[in-house]
Amino acid sequence: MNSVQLAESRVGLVRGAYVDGGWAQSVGGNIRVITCPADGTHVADIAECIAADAEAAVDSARRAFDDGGWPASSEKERGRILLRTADLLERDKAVYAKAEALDTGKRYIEAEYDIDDVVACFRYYGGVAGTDAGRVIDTGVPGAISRIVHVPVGVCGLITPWNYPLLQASWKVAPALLAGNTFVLKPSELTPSTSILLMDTLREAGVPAGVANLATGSGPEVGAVLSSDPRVDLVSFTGGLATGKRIMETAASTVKRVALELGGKNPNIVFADSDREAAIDNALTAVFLHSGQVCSAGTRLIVEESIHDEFVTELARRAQKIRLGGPFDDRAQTGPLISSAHRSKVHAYVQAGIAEGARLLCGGFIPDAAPLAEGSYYPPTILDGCHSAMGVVQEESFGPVLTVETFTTEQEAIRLANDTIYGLAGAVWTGDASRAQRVAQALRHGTVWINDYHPYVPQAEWGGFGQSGNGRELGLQGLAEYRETKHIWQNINPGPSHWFEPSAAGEQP
Ligand code: TXE
Repeated sequence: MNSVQLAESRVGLVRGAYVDGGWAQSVGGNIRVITCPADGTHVADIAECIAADAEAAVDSARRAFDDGGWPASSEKERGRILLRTADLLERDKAVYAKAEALDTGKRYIEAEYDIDDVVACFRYYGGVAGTDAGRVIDTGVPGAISRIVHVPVGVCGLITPWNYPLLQASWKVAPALLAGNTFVLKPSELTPSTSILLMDTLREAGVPAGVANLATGSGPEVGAVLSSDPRVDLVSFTGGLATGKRIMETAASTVKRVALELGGKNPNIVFADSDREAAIDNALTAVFLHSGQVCSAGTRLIVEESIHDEFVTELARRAQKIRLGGPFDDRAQTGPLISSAHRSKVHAYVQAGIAEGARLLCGGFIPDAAPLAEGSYYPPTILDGCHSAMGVVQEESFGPVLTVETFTTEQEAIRLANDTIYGLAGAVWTGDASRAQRVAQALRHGTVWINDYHPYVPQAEWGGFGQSGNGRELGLQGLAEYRETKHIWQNINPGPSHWFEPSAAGEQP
């Protein structure tokens, strides 16, 4: 059996939720058919779990946490399991990349890069194991030993989106496991295949039964259990702003820990003194990578007035040449949107922007000729003459849509870049190192690139200011999200405190 057949058999045959270390039949018994957004072909039949399945998964995670050995196991051992997971993912990279490419419609090579990043995430947290045992406090009290230690939070509900399905899952699963938690993963109903495969890989790597659990299905049915069930201690969510708010509200009733990554409207500031070729080339990747379905996409070009015409003309010329195509089209440079419903939303944003006065430089239409008509493609689109009051500038369309604004002073560039309810990421392009630092300091965004766009490493925290969410993923803070901090005080020479001893004056015989 080759890797493609293997992927199909492993994904296509799965029915149900992953509970107590095995696949259980879904209580509801319904099936969701997954099709490839590139051409509508059948990819897999996946169990459409219902709330009862999610509750069984929570039950399994709760028992494994309360009664199992995982939370108290050595962190070094948990780290070794993460490193083994990374090795297995690398071994099965072709299977994972194929499944990811078919679910999302993205190019196979991009799916391979994603799996490389997943491997790097598991390796990073595997390597962190055992490097931070807490700290000892100098209490100033003779005979008192005081320690700060880390303990796992408990049962974690992990809810992930469809744009980078396994990568977003790995940012949650790897630190959650390293910290000693148990979890229930709820992947997007549109792209569940690689999360399903991950359960088998974790089992093979040595994760004990009940520690890792999964329930496929819809957000309102399955995801809602993870934010409402009192047996869940933490919910970590990556997705849209409206859903994130709903999850936070629901989680409030049981005061769960909540971590949210909710996207952004990310500014890409280009000064006239920047390296022009690098700035143009990267402005394209900033926004059109994965057809704009990237939470940190540089969707707002904020370009210095003096170079606007030349810069934007060249940008549009190159954008029109970007070739669209399916996962295995060697000539394709980017793929489709996740669904035709999502494409309609993106198109509506473009039309609304034009109605508000934006000038369409390229794109802005739904392809109606074969082969693109068979998928949910949308061409790279540039809207010039935009301003902050427009919906397309302020709201996340999550498609290949670039808006262009201009500035004349550094202060104006910073003001425009920060004029958003979000604050996930942004970039500044300039040849002036002092200005680069000034602007980077002033931007209210969680990641700032100087003369670059998109790179990230698992060692560096990722997350947003404002309504881009709360908490951080990756890095040491990404691990801290999954840890409780406990203070342990020990008196090595105990004796009475005499606090309630009757005073000599008031003493009764
Ligand atoms: O996301 P949802 P959608 C943004 C992007 C996009 C918008 C909507 O702007 O256009 O979100 O996309 C689960 N309780 N991002 O509708 O609904 C759902 O099943 C618990 C940004 O696809 O946020 C899925 O697993 N869970 C983003 C996950 O939430 C619920 C990536 C994300 O779905 C739920 C994707 C509920 N009530 C979209 N309702 C990023 N930040 O990278 C849904 N879900």
